[in-house]
Amino acid sequence: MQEKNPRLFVAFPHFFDHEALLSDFADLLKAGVFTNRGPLVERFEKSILEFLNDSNLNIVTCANGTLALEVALKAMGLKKGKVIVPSFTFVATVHSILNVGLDPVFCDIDPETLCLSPEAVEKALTPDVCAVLPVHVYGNVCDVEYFESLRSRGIKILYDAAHAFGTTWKGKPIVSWGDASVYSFHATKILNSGEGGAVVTRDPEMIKRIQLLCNFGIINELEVVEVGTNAKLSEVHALMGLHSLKQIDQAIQARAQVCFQYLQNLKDLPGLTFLSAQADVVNNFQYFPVFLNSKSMRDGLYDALREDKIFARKYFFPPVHQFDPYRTERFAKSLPITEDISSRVLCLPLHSALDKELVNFVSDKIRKFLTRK
Ligand code: T4K
Repeated sequence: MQEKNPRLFVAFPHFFDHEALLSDFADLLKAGVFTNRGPLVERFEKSILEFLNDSNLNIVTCANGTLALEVALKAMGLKKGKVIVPSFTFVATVHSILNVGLDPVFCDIDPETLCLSPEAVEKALTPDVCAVLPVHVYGNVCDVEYFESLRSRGIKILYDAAHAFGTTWKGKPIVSWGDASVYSFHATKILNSGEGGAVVTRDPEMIKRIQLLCNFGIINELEVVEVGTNAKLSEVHALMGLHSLKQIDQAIQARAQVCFQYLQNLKDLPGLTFLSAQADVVNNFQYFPVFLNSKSMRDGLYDALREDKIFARKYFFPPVHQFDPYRTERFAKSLPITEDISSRVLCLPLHSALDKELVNFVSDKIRKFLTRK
């Protein structure tokens, strides 16, 4: 058994050039501007928009993806009503709805994309549904055409694109659709600022309102016009984000190679399946989920890998509706596909510091587990 190796964690915040980051950090210390929309935040926002390359888009960075979801919901002017959301997601997606005083309604997912199922959403639509919050899980693309059609029926669409930085659909960044989308730049994400997030939207007025909400609603020393919060990204985080963005193509390519190698190594194994590629989508390779035949096989593999200090993760198990705050009559819902997928999924280590040798090491352990007598 080997020592604990951070490179065998499900995620690892890898910077290719430490020297350049440290040198810029020294400059930041000298300048002494650490927060409150400093020059690095503005540069980071501008650089993200350049990367996205869609002139219709506007952006505001936030302290993290969770606060970004909350300020986006507020800025949409949603004061009361139901918001349809998947349970197959990270708890933050659903918490954000409750935190702004709205009412989450769980809907099941599509078994192919693992994103909200249009059929399930259609059945859940009632006059008090004011918004839908679909999640581009693992960087997979939701049924954007269906959700666009809901916007023409007066329903707001906020995408949780925490997993989807770099994903495109029909040649455009996935955040080009909906009323707004939210990214996470958490340490585990492809674009990584340590902590961080952003709201992206075509609506420049929404961006102005979010900037206010992120800074307590302050206009100037004498005027506060909204009950805002503190959701500002700091200069230190923006600096890390800028360096992460500089290497984004290299990072996505390295991840693509890891995924390709996993597939080559594992594709013939009995009892293991993978997600299929989606039409018109360029994937960002944020996660590499594999699916076992049963919960006991998934849990057995998870435990076996841990014995070898390989820290795969059961994203997302349990699904959100099975966590304590949601196990009540109010949120009760039958979600058979969510529960099935959640009980069989395992996300393998995937990041740009994972070399061929480590991918083979993980693959060999999986093979050994699945072919044991
Ligand atoms: N929506 C969705 C769909 C999301 O997935 C998330 C976050 C959000 C919204 C909210 O965005 P943020 O507010 O977080 O910006 C992790 C992350 O904390 C969380 O950001 C992420 N999703 C979620 C899927 O995963 P945990 O509890 O699994 O994190 P943790 O600390 O166990 O880290 C996972 C692995 O990553 C560890 O094994 C080690 C490695 N790691 C982690 C950290 C924090 C590092 O190598 N370095 C690090 O600094 O939630």
